[in-house]
Amino acid sequence: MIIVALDPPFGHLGDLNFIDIVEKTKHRVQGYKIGLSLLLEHGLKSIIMVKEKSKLKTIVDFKLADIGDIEILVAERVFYVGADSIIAHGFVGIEDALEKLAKYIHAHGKELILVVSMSHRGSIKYIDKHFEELVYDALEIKAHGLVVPATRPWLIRKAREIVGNKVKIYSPGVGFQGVKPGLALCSGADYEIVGRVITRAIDPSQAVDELSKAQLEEVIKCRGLQ
Ligand code: BMP
Repeated sequence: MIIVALDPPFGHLGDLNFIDIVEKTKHRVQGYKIGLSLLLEHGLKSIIMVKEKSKLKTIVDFKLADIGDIEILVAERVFYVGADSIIAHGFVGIEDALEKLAKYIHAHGKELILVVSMSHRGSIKYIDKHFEELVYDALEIKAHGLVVPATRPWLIRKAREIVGNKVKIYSPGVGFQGVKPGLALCSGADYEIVGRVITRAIDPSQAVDELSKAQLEEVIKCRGLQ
């Protein structure tokens, strides 16, 4: 279960190479995540192109952290061009912020994914101190998903314990940031977000194959299927 993070620069391909990467990986992954760097390089058309070429879940990740009214302005624009989901920070809180964004997103049949911890070490100092409260906030506003890092599997297990099957868990940190493919899935994540191991590979399609195989092997091992 892979979401590809399309962050430039890419591997050896040409200018519009993120589309080549989509073409080469779309049959084996569950969706794509588009961040600010891709949008600044190729504009809103990058969202349109990824959605049109892949027909898969297209997640826009600007890690919104603003008052609700302004977050909605961003959501409006990216949903208009075909995005399915948007990622926002949980730490801005519910009142006047996430409650407004969530209401807008639900009214438009789209998905809100909340960041409740991050994969880098700095997350421990502030964000992780409020991890459980952020997960409960996500439940309160009926978020579709959470970003919980693969680098801290115990947080994935905790989040899963709290949300049950109501909320999807997306885990970055696999590959380039050091976590073995499949470990986050074994801890309860639904998807592993993977960027550079795929986007900087000479052959992105082979990179995805290898990742899927490694995920499967790990999951078979941890679920005791062999
Ligand atoms: P990579 O596999 O190349 O390390 O990319 C990870 C992706 O996940 C990047 O797009 C990054 O913005 C994102 N991400 C992360 O690495 N850690 C987090 O805590 C949250 C993220 O969205």
